Amino acid sequence: MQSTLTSKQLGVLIKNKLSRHYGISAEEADRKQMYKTCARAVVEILSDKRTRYYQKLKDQEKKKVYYLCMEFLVGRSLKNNLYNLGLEKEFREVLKEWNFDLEELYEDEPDAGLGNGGLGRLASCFMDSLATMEYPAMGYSICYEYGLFKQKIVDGWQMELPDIWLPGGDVWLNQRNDLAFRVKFNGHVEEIWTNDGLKTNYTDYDEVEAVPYDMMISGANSEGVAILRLWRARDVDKFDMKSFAKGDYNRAMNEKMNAELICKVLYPSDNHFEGKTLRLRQQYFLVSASIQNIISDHLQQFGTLDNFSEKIAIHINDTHPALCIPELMRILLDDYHYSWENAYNMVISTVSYTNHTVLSEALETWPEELIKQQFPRIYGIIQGMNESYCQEMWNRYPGEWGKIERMAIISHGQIRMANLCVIGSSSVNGVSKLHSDILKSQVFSDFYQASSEKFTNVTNGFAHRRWICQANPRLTRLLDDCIGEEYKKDGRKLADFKRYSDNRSILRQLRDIKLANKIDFSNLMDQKGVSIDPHSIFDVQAKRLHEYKRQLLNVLKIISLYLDLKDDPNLVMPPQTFLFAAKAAPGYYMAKEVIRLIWHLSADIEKDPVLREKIRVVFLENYCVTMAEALMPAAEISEQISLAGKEASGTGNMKMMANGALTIGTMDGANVEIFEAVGNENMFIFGMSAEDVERKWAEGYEASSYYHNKEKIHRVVESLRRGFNGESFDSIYRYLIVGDFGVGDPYMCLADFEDYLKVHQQLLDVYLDQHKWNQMSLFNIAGAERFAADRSIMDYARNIWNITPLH
Ligand code: GPU
Repeated sequence: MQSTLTSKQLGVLIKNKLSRHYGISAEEADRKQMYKTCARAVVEILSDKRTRYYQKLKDQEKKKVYYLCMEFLVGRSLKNNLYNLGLEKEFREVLKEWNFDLEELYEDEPDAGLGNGGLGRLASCFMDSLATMEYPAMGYSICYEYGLFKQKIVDGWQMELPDIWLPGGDVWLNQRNDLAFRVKFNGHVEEIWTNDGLKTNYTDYDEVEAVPYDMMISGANSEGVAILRLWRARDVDKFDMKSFAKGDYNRAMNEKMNAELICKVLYPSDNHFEGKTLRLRQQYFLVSASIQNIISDHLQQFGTLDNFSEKIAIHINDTHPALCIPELMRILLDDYHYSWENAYNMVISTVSYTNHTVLSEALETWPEELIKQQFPRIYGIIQGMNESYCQEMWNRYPGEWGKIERMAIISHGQIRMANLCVIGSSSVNGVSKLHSDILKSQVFSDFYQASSEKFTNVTNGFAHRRWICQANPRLTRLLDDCIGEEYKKDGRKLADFKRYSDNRSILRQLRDIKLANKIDFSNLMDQKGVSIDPHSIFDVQAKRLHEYKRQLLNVLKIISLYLDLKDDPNLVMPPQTFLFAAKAAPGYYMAKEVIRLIWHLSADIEKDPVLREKIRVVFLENYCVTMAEALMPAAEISEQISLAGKEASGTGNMKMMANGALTIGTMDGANVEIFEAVGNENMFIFGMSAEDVERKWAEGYEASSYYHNKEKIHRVVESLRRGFNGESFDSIYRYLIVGDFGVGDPYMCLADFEDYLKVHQQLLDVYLDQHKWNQMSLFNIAGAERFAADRSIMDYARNIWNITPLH
């Protein structure tokens, strides 16, 4: 349960650590030393807790889930762990004696940004739930030396700087040399006949050592601790002495650098397939080390693999760890001599797969030749799986060549990872109802017809303790007073807050809380030289920059307001601040152009003293988990305006609603379920549905006809050519109207534009009625009840992994 350490014991623990690591007393320590020391103290507390917890799990021989993901967007750990351990008060007291402020120490921790966006943050939220609910679980990923790049905007243009997080972040990592495994790449495979039948012989391979670095995550008010195991690559042959002796220092170092290159840096593309060899090697490195670790743990406990799939569930988060399917096959076949059929059945019943996108540019397909060259044995296994599956389908659907071709793993020299995942696992889920339906009816429709029992939905969730209790203490106090504290362990209890929807005093308090959070956020930004008026409406779009997320549509709306005000400076309008926070993938030209547009539009408005009283645009540099924790509680309007059918779920939408923001959005992803939760009266829905979008494409979408026939659209698009702040945005004009290959406006901003403007205006009208707005805000907080990650994890545990908690 909660840690029972007293302040006094804690004081001793900290003093000992200061003396051991730095040879100093508490009075001599500076802030950085004190932050690291507190982190080390927490790690020690967590280690003890983990030892007790894992022993109990082992004694009960419980089934365990292993969660494989190329990304975990962890953010900071000190605050989260102290909160979950129930030790914030004790730490604060001890530190105060030595004149340290705990809140200040929090600021010294760098974000662990080992992920790009929603996918990685979801994985981290899930770790928190798994620990809190005491499910036997472990996460696996890569210990990137550089996380997601730091963003700097220079004259509107995004620049990327390396994210050096390990000095400062490393205190959370526990290196486990005792648990290192070797991962093999390249080389040759021959098949040879022996007395025991056909054997494979793998030679001339390169080897890299995978060393685990464990990060522990405490459950909240529970006995649970989750381990996130991050693999680092290390050269096997410590040093090429021969080359060194000959004076060839470069060559001597080369091997080592090659090995360590594997975990150097996180690939910064989100929802986009890159196709780089190094990325493929990263994926196999993660998968091979993890599977070897899982197998060796299992053997240690049970002495046999025969009960493997009874005791183990392996979950792959999107297709990035898909190679775990053939890797597990390989080990069962080559090292433990299971028959093909037995191995195949074991793998399928162990593995489950979540799909996170329907965007075709994100679907991974690797060239056959590359896989063959990098992992020849894995290639052979994939071929075998492909042949046996196609054979099965030929028997089932004789003559349906087209269908079988679509379902094949290998086609036209490419290996389709999504097909590999569907074929190699027992469960396939999407991340919102709408998304899961699209998977069944479109992306995987052939597979759905063949094996409908595999398909299911688990709607995403967010760690509500982090995103409400820790990020928004004011709201938390109000909730505690109104509905008690049970909601902290049972998110569904947030629904009780509805009872207060007619309570004027509570509604006023909600408004005061929002204002106070906005002031906090403005002050924070002030320190960075960004001035924001906390009395204006905070209209927030914070997420990766992507065409399908349509930041551009938001900008077009703002330009429309801008032009209205230029025409009539006396126009009555409540002051609004449009906050954008977004990183663009470094090579994503159009995304960077949109950032440039936001930046210059902002600069343009700042120059006009009349305009900027009413609308301001702020681009928040370097969006990351820590910034989100300050921004979500301050948001009043949550922009969730993706083209319907494209956003698998979204999770920022849930975090903002839970903090009392009202959503303006399309019927996409989890917005649909937010709509179900709060009703039309408490949300601002606009634009085409996913079906409308399909229909419109089928009819033939002509962006230029909107441009020529709709006056407001024409006016806004023309202004792009004239430009802002002296910069023209002809590139964006061309993107919308002319397009590459003749398809202008591929995400249909112009088709949804007028409805968006109209609904935004309605929203402003409601805003003026404060009572009503606060009431809507309350219904959103209460309605977030179903989006706790704890609920998602329970869905996975019961319906997919078939695991039960310790208690
Ligand atoms: N998502 Br695929 C990412 O953040 N990165 C990716 O590479 C892929 C998906 C997101 C989806 O875009 C978002 O809709 C979803 O909420 C999130 O994964 C978690 O499921």
